[in-house]
Amino acid sequence: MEQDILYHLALGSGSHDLVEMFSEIRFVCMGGTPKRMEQFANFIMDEIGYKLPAGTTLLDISYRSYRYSMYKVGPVLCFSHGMGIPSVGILLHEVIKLMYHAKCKDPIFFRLGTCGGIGIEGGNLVISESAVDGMLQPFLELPVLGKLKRRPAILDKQLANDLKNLHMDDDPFSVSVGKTMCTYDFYEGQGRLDGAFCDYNEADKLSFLKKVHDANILNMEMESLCFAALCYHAGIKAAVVCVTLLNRLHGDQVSTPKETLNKWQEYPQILVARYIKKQLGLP
Ligand code: R2B
Ligand code: URA
Repeated sequence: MEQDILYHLALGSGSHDLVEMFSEIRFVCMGGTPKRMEQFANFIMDEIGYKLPAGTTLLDISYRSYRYSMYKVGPVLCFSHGMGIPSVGILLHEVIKLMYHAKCKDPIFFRLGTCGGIGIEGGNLVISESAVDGMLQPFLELPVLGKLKRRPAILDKQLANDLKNLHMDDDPFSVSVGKTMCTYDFYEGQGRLDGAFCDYNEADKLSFLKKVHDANILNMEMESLCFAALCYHAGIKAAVVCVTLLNRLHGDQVSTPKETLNKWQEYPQILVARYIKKQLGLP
């Protein structure tokens, strides 16, 4: 192509000097909401001691897209990916191309998210060792040219363990490594009883969650399958670190006060920041 328009990022290889803008990126961090990723950008800035050029403030580089937000803090690029597989999939296509155009060398990708715990109380971390879909299948299935394309949803085991080992005794959260179920829906897709529709009862739900739990699945969320599959296909080292908002074995509604939820959402950031600092050789 003469030029590549990264439409949903409001960037392009013809309109922007992507090498100049992004070649130093070593870590790509994404999470659901623009606000959380802006907070992460500010947090990682403090953690790595990065100073913005005098007279400038942190800017959402993709604000003209009105789709995703993007913040750059030295070697760290932060994105919001929205909710669900289609949203994170579109973003990954464009971020992977961005890394290619910018000639970045082996960037590591992280998803910092929220999830429902299966047998894990709210406010704890789950690092995904791999992802499965709602049928417990370990691959992303996508119709391509009228045929189902399967891509294995494999994550980097070493990276998952390295992250787990950064847990400290006095952290207010625990860290577990296990499988993640990624669904196409928050309500019926995750066996909730509190959606607008529900054609099953509590016993059906608990029997499904028990099956999930018995398969060493520790949490449920809505992006890991695509995130793992596309990163693995691209040969990108990747990790998914999610904080549990509730234990699904005990309920469906997210009823914890907002202030507590906001605090919990910092936990994945704390762990990933430790990893980044270590990689950068910072104390
Ligand atoms: C976790 O939280 C969102 C649903 O509330 C979804 O994006 C996910 O994976
Ligand atoms: N995100 C999910 O996808 N499910 C939950 O239960 C909580 C957050």
